Amino acid sequence: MLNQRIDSVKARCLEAVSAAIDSRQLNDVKVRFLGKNGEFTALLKSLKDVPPAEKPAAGKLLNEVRVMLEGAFADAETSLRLAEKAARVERETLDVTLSRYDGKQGALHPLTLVKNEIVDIFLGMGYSVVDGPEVEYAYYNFEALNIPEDHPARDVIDTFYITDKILLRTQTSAAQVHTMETLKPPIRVISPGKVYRPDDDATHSPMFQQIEGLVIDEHITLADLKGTLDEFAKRFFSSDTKTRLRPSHFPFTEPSVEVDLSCPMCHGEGCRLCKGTGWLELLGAGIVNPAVLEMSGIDSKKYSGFAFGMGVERATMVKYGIPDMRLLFDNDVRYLRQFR
Ligand code: 2U9
Repeated sequence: MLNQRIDSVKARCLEAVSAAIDSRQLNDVKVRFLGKNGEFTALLKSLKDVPPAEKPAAGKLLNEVRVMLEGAFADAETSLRLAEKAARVERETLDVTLSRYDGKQGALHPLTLVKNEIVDIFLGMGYSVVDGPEVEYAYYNFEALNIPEDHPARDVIDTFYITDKILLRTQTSAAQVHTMETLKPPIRVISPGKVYRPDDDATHSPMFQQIEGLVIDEHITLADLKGTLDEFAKRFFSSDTKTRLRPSHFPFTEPSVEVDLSCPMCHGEGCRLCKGTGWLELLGAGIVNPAVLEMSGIDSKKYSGFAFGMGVERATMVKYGIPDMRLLFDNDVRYLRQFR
């Protein structure tokens, strides 16, 4: 009686295995016969009701059939999987004659390219990058940089105020004040970032990017500043670029200088870009005012420092001879594409 049921289940199972046309159907068949509630599993369970004398023979038969069915499933699985793979390879064949990608690929904005290039030059000189908030306390933007309450830079026409104590930073040196408060000398940092001033014309934008540098150690002099910026100018423009310092004034540096470079277009001969002078103004810099060091808790008798600042837009315009800053903000891809 059990033998007949075993034969019947085995025959139907083998028939269903060979009728399965894909792995999913085959799996359904497997569940139907060998699953927890499957037909063959039910036969295995019924073994417990077989009289003890017939049990060994019935058990042996059931086991042989189980091994045989499992083998049939394994064989069918292998051949169906191979067939499916062959069909997929056929279906997914690459058409190598398709024309290549049409080149509408994104690229970094020239301002980002120039900023990265400047940052890389200073990283190569051992500087670290520091970041700070764009919405800043007036203390970090002004007081800590020795810019007193009555200084014209603090006027509402030169600064975007949020409250009388909070503003959009006008210079990234604010970030470096945070650095001076938290790190001990030697300090060698640059702070690239956005700054905000209410100006808007061909050479000014209400938002622009600055990179400022700060070095504080024992025995730092103007010669270190000159050497550093000369090396920077040679790497950023070309190895024959010359620099010259002119006296200037900033509240946070003393003495202060403006740094000119020999015109990258005419190499000092005099042209339209340098207005016939052979020189272009690129940077402001100087020896950090001892009062600035002291305010952030640095002993100005032991340490001295130099600092410099430049506008990324200005550096980009000088490097590529761009006459109007707005060309960098209009984001007309026909213009930007040439910098790729
Ligand atoms: C600290 C102390 C001093 C950074 C400096 C300049 C001179 C400068 C301008 C160039 C063009 C800003 O983008 S711009 O308008 N910057 O002339 N910046 S010295 O001096 C510092 C920095 C940090 C603690």
